[in-house]
Amino acid sequence: RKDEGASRNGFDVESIIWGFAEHLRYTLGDDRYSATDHDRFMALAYAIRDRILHRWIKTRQLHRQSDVKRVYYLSLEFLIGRAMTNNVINLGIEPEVREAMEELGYRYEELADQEVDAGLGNGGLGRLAACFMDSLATMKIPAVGYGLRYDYGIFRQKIENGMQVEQPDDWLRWGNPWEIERPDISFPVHFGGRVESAREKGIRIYRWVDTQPVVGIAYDMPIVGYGGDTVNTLRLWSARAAEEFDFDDFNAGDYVEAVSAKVMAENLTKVLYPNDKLYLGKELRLRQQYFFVSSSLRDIFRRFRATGKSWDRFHENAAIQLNDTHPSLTIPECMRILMDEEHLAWDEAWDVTVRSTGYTNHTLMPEALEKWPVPMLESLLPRHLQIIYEINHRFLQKAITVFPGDMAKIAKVSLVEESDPKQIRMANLSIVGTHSTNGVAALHTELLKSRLVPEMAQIFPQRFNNKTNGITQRRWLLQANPPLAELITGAIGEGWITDFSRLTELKPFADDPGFLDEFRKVKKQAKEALALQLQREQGIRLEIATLFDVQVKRIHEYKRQLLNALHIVMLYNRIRDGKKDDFQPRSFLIAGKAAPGYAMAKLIIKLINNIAQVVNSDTAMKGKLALHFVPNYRVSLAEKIIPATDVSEQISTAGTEASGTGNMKFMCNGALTMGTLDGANIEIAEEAGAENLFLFGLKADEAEALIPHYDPSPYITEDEEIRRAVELLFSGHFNFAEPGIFDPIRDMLLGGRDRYLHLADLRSYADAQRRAEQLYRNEPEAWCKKAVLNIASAGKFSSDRAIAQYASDVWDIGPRPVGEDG
Ligand code: DL6
Repeated sequence: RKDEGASRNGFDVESIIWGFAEHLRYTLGDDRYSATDHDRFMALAYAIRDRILHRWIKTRQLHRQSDVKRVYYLSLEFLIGRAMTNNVINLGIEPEVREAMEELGYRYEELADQEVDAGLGNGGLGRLAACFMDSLATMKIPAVGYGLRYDYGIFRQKIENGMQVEQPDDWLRWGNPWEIERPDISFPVHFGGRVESAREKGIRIYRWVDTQPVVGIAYDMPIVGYGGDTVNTLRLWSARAAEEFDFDDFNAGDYVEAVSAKVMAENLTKVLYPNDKLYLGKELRLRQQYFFVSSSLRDIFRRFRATGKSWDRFHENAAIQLNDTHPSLTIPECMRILMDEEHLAWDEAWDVTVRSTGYTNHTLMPEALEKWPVPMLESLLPRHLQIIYEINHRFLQKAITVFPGDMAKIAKVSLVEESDPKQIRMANLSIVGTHSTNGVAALHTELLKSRLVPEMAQIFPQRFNNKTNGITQRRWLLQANPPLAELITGAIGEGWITDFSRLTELKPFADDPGFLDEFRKVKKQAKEALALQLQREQGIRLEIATLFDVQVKRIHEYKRQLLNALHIVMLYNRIRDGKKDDFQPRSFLIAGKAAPGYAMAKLIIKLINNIAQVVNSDTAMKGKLALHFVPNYRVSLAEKIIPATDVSEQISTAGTEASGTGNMKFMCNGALTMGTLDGANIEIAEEAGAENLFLFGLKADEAEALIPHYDPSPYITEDEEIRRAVELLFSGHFNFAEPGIFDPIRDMLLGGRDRYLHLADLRSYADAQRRAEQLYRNEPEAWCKKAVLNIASAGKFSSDRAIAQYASDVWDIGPRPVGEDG
């Protein structure tokens, strides 16, 4: 029964109980007998959403009334994970929610555990977008994230006979309690057709006609800032057929043909492309990108038109950030609308476009760079292709003044690659069509300027800037690791939750034996929690007393899971040889998804599982060495694994990992980094002191110099331990029932085709591992001290810092508090 004073917005225990009961009955139609745990999760989620809505609406109203400037973060990926615990923490109602559920006889954690991850991304790029949304809302910066509402997110990974099997991620099957469908916010998006041009009153007019429209419908998710005042919006587009039926076909009696057009249209947002750093050139992907860009821009322009301002003031209201080149059609689409519909002249439209957009580059990998074939653009987006050609024409005139007569350089910067067929280079388009191009860590930005697009950097020196990535401490420390969060707050207060730089105040505690002892207990607690979960869900048995050595990330050759595997085989040999002195027992955890079409990455998963099988079933290894491949790595699993980790593996070949963000999550949870001087590892070492990491391997310039004449053989023949490990790995010892299956890995590693120089770094890696092992075993106090110093040095790696830098250097935007009285 409703208690006196309980309300739909109330944050008190009684109101929450009442809201929960109401939703269970009136939204879900359940009673206490029929309700499942999932129903209870849904009822609680709806009750929490009610408490968000008031603030959400208020934020929107304030933003509209005071004509604010907004950040529009355009990303084809948002890897959100679960929302309930995050929303509850950011609203500041965790104790009340917990108590409310307890009163009803339920455990809050168990209900929260029912939530399916929103896996609308592949990895770092998508998770960065999610962290940025949290920081923007917490920092009270008006922002809308735009993305796609894929019916199927990143596939679920099963392991069968050691091999990855992909299963569809039907994440919306039971409904998404956080989203609100907005059928009123919908726009037609056009494809195909042709361009007509005519002269009218002395001006050339272009009309894009005979197109096939698809409709974009908005679904909104609230992004609650910490403290709960600002609630921004994540707006995801879903595709609908423009008309239910093609009436011509329908009347002609071809019912199936009529329905299939509808199915085709709605296929657009069916599935997230699961490739990480691999451009495939699929037409459906191009359709997704344009559908996304067009719907978002329509929405942005609609909002701007309501201000009544002229277009030359657009940049005062909007800062559009392109998350990689995936949304780079924004540039020609913006030009098209401004010229063909708003009738601006080219120069005016160009000024509006460039001033209001920025571009973030996330990789130097050549195979990831998007280049759309001209014929595909011509048939799908003919008007955009014309505009791109015109942009290129004007740009090349400028380029010629910088590189007079140097046709090789002109050809390199051209937006058009003169291949067969010709292709449009989307990175070049993004640099030319925006006022800011940034890399995501200091080294990455330098390499972007010196290796990837040096001529562009010469033409537009002021446009290039660095914005080192960050992660939100609210999710990755406060929510994922409550015992450590409490320990930190107990020592330095809770200021770090919204000002991560305050962590430096922890430094003195690195010399406080009592604090170090508490840290050790907290780490043990996290290890126990992980062990319990992995035992329950995967049947994996973890020995708490061992060192937890973890590599979790997408499976990719450049990330070098194979280097990890080679080292594990070296340890295996040491134990088999009876070299037990000073041996630190270890549990290796590896997890991550391979792109479904990436055969080598899938074979690496198989190899790891086969090694695990042999190692874990060898009695001589018991209590000393264990290896587990944990299936279906995802955000909610990361939240469990990272707090429990002792050693964080960040071992990419120097110059290949743009930044990495996992490295930052581990650091602030008190793991020590085993890492190369790559991406943000370099800045982590600068902040924490190189002596507090285990650094190894070639530097970026050394690796680059070695690649052209890399020969793996001397590293094998001249190092007995490496030779034996390599021999054993490819002897059939780990695949006696599957002869030859790992030959492609052997051929890659030993045949001189290894772009990632595994064997060149293996000795240095094994030595760094040895140093780590000895410290952990012989000087546990010194280990903990380093861990605490790492935490104390993690302040820079907050996404709040990254967002503050974007806000001041790229977006020219500030906070707009939504207080109780507006
Ligand atoms: O910037 C976020 C994240 C970086 O931390 C990783 O180092 C980088 O590999 C990743 N890049 C991509 C690029 N994908 N595409 N295309 O995911 O971005």
